[in-house]
This record gives sequence, structure tokens and C-alpha cells, in this order.
Amino acid sequence: MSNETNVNTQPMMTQTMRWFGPNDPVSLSDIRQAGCTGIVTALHHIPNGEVWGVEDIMKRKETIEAAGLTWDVVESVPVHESIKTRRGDFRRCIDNYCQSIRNLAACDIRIVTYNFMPVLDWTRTDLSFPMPDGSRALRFEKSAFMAFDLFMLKRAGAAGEYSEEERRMAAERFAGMDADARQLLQRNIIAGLPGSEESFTIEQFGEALSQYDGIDEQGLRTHLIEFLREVVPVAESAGVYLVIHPDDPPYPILGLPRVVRCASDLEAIFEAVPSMHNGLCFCTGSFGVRADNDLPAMVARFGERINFLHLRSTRRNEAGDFFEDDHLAGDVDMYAVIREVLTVMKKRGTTIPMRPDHGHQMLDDLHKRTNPGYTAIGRLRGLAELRGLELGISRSIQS
Ligand code: DNO
Repeated sequence: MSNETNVNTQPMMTQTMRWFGPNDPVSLSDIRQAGCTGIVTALHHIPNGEVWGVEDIMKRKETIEAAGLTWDVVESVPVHESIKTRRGDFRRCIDNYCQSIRNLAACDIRIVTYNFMPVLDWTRTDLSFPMPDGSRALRFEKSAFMAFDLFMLKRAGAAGEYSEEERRMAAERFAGMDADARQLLQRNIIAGLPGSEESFTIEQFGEALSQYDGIDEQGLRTHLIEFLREVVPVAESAGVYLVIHPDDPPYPILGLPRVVRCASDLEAIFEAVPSMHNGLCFCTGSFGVRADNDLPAMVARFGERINFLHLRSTRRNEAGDFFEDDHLAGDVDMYAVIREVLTVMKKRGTTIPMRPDHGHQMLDDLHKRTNPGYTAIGRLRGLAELRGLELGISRSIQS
């Protein structure tokens, strides 16, 4: 049975993994052996804001196809900071973005992921958090993050954004860290996690943050909508589906606004630019950090626009910390999410590409060079579990 349809009528998710290109310690062959048919990748060597040329795209596509796989999704064509702030040469960056979309379409690549998070892409404080079973997970610890903000970055205005209790917790956390721990924390936050297209020193970071002075939530949302009004028509005529990735974590950090956190944010984005080419990368891990996000209901509501799925599960606590749990554990009701995805796919008569998002560092990978979150074995475990869950649900709803 192919993984695209089950018993003729029910489309199944297309199984993919992210691949960071020829230098990724996880090879295309590894990904194929995990059972994937598709690849999610980007031309990371092209500087943010420049055009992705047809020749470069074709070369990458051929490499993927030579390994018996297909390039199903781009993650990401990054949105240059100047577009988010509407400063500097944002005009040229938008023109280049449109050209990259046309060039991808010319190579028959149809799904393009991006995010609109100011300055930082996804953010964690700990990339090697020990799990009780001996594997390692990614974690966001609020007091460590506040300690970085208040005592390392020393961001102007930060103190006023935290409560007295939070400031006390941050001070305690900071005092408990030695110089190495502080260095590591800083690196984890600003040096750029896998797939992030930006990386900063502390001075550059302060400078990048200051570009957002005077840009509040409404301002950033307007900039996103202005960007979409220009790029979505291009995507539509080229036959490309743009999918926005939610903010991770899905709330404001470092005084920066966030506009892709929850159902009402999505509603505003889709209402402003209703084309179906203005779509969503549904990331259960990012949305799942908020207890007020009802994930299965969001899949049902935005299903017609979901053209890419990131499946992973976070577990949060009262203090505002979260870590990345096993794919079928944590706060995400993966059964209910996949059930809803199957309903959406059936209604639309299409498959949706998914990737097992992140995974623990485990087994042999504990002794190898790995990209945090993007190990071979942890993701393989996640994929195997998700694939089994999907098949089980699919069979049971048809019988
Ligand atoms: C993290 C990823 C993100 C994502 C971008 C999309 O693992 O999900 O880096 O690729 O935010 O633009």
C-alpha cells in the first residue's frame, strides 16, 4: 500500500523529513530508509533576501530525485528583516521574494513555508535537556530566558515587562549559572538554531531588536498583510501555495510583537488576503504551547488552507516552561489532530505533506554530531509512531 491512499478513498499524509542539504549529517538515504517519500529543504547557501535562481533550485531537485525522493516542500524561503520592519531595501527584497516564487514554480515546486517572527526564528534555552529515559530534548525555560533578557542582554525596558516575582526568579536563576552555563544559554538563544537564517553576536542582536522600536502588534500585522498582498497574487498565478509557520513560542518575547499565535491571528491574516494560496503550515508543537489553542478545532476550521504539517508534541508547566516530549505524549492530542487531518484530506481529496517535527537525541545519535532537534533516530521514532497512528485511525473510520 502506498502512503498516499488507503483503500482507494482515504488520502493519507505524505511522509517527509527536513533535510538541510549536502552538509546535513542525516543523508537522503537515511531519510528514505525511514520510510519517507518526500523531502523538505531550502537553499540555505543563498543569503536571505536574494533570489533563488532556477539553476540552483534544479540542481538541488536533481540531487533529491537521484536518491529516489521528491522535493515536496520548501522550508523556508526566509522573509528578510527589512520586509518585517518595512525599513531599508524592503522593496527589493519583496521583488526578489516574488522572483524566487516564480523560479520555484518553474521547477514545479509548489509549497513554500515562511514565518514572520521578528529577529529570531524558533527559540529554546536548552538543547540537551535530559529525559528520564536517557534521551535529550529541546526545552524552553522561562526563568533562564528572563535571566538572559535582564542580566545578559540587559534590554532597556525589560524590567518593566516582568512582574516582581518573575524578576526574582530570573535573578536567582542567573546567580545559579557559572560562566560556561551563561555562555551556552546565550549561544542557544541568539546563535541560530537549525533552519534559522539569522545568527547574532550580543551587539548585533541588540541592534536587530532596536529595528522594531515603534512597531507594535498592529504594526507588524500590517506589515505582514502588506507583504501578502504583494506575494500571494504572484504565488497564485504561479500555482504556488504559501504556508505561514506559527510563532514559536506563540507569545511575545523580548518586547517583540507576535502575530501568528492562535486562531484569531490566523483569521485576521486569511480575512485580509482570502486567496487559498495564502495558507498555513500547521505546527502542533508551536500552537500546542498555548493551553487556549484547541488544535483539532483549528485543523477543522483552517483545514482548507493547511498545506503542510509539522507534527510534534510539547509539554508545558504552570511556570511557562515547555519541553518537546515524545510525539505521542505531551499536551498535544495527536490522535484527535490526525483524525481531523484525515477528515480534511478526505473532504479536499488531497494528501497533505507532513514531517515528524524534531525528535529526541537518542541511541547512537547521543555520540554523533547532530543538528539539535533534527537527529535521524529521534525523528524516525516519531515518524514510525505517527504513521502507525494514522493508519489505525484511517482503518477504523472506514470500517
Ligand atoms: C523549527 C522550524 C522553524 C521553521 C520556520 C519556518 O524547527 O519549525 O525553523 O522552519 O520557522 O519558516
